[in-house]
Amino acid sequence: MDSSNLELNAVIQILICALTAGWIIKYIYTSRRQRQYDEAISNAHKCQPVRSTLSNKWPLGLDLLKKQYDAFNERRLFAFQAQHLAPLDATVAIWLFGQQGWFTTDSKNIEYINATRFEDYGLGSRRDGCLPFLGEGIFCQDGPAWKHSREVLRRQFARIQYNDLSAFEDHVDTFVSTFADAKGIVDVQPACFRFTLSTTTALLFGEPIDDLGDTMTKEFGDAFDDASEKTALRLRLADLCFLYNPSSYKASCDVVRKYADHFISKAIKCRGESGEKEAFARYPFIIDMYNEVGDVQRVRDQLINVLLAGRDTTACMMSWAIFMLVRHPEKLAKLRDEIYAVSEGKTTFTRNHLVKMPYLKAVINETLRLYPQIPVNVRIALKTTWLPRGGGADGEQPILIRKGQGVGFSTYHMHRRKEIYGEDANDFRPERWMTGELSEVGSGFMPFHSGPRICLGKDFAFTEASYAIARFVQAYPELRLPDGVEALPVGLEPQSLTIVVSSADGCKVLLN
Ligand code: HEM
Ligand SMILES: *[C@@H]1O[C@H](CO)[C@@H](O)[C@H](O)[C@H]1NC(C)=O
Ligand SMILES: CC(=O)N[C@H]1CO[C@H](CO)[C@@H](O)[C@@H]1O
Repeated sequence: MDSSNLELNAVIQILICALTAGWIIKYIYTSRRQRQYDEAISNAHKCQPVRSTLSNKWPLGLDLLKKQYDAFNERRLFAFQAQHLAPLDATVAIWLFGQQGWFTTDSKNIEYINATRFEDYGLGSRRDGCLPFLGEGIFCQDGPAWKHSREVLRRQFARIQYNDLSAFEDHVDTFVSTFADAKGIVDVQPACFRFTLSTTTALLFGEPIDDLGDTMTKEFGDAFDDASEKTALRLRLADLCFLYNPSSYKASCDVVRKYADHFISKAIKCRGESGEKEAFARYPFIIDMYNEVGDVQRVRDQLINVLLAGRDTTACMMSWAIFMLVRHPEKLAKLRDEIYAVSEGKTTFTRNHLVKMPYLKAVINETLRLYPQIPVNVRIALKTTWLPRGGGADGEQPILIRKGQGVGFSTYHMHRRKEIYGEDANDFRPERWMTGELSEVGSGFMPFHSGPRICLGKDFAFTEASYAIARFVQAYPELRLPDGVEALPVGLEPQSLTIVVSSADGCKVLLN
């Protein structure tokens, strides 16, 4: 080695040492500052050590992961979790891979995450998990980008809020008549998914996907389901989502995008040929959003985001409602009486008809209570913060949540807590919404989430589902549970979990 090389080597080594030392000093300094900050927050809010910890037998918490994985495959993840959470406090600390995280079903704590301390939390790995499918859309955005999306989309939903029911008419007719000639046992669940695919694409694209014919509808539907399912899997992998990225995933995402682009091009072409007014009348969602963001890709990403948010959620809600009704014939009869009395034999309903059906609303609330779609959710603390309950000897004192820690929260389990809903919390009893006993429920019921990120499609979902369920119950007076289909206790029926929770065995009924 000659001398110049030797010199170079020394210089590089010194440089590396200096950089490392600088990095270590910076690390110690910031982590000390961070520790001081954490300490200050802890003191200011009188935080105490958490009372409940989910214990694990294997190092790194691998046994917990393994058991959850088994329960998931056996289609009973929530029942498994309920069993393990029952003896613990509503907020527990969890250790996984040597890192601390949290899981809560406490409405007061969830309220802090969703609203009171909203700014302290972010979506964490959700963004990376969703990005290949959802791109720059409201579901994977935080901060200013999310705020902008929210504002643009909020306007869209405000515009349609008071529309009459005619937008749903054809889709509901198709849904109900699907079963007109059905003999024997039928599964209603797939029809619910077809129905919400039509209504939601009609809302977003300006025309329902069905108008493209059966083959293309199927291609789009299959690709959409596949992309959603794989996205859900990536979300469960959290920070490790990059490990799961098969080429079939990309292919499905591309198919969905191709169709979304098709409708956007159509809308823009229409504007060029027939003018702004005509185009807006036919494609209001696309045109308005395009005027706002001025970029086809951004419009397309938002369309796919809202389709994902609105399609499966509402389909599952409808399917669970019918699933529950056939298992409670006396409640079904009560609902049928209400629908008959209000509709007076008509099959075209108005919003006014639906307003006069309080029992239907109670049935839907009760379904959303037991089967909230988006049943579990995660937020990551962007800075050290606190939750009001879970610490100290009584478990009622505030606890410290450190920067970077994840907080999982389960609306599903919260909605079944006896402290909130009483001893019969696991029973399907729509009447509880009509007696005034839940007038104080507040944040104990939040199927649509709450605070600044509350669901934008709440009214849309409620309206389309109410209309479809009412017409379905009206059309099939013999609707019932087939003999031999087991009615398991609520919560113990097989469930499949993607981003939403659906019945793993569908919704099998007899109609004649
Ligand atoms: C039963 C039906 C539905 C349920 C239970 C439901 C539930 C939810 C929940 C829990 C969130 C919050 C997610 C989070 O922040 O992590 C959400 C967000 C959202 N939902 Fe819904 N949803 C339903 C139907 C719909 C429909 C039909 C649409 C649109 C057509 C829709 C559009 C949205 C949008 C755009 C967001 C994102 C809001 C934001 O991040 O600011 N949802 N929904
Ligand atoms: C359903 O729940 C909502 C809260 O999200 C409440 O405002 C409404 O009154 C409930 N409806 C019925 C019929 O109880
Ligand atoms: C309803 C609920 O769960 N809790 C809170 C969520 O956010 C709003 C404000 O943004 C609060 O008013 C709720 O109490």
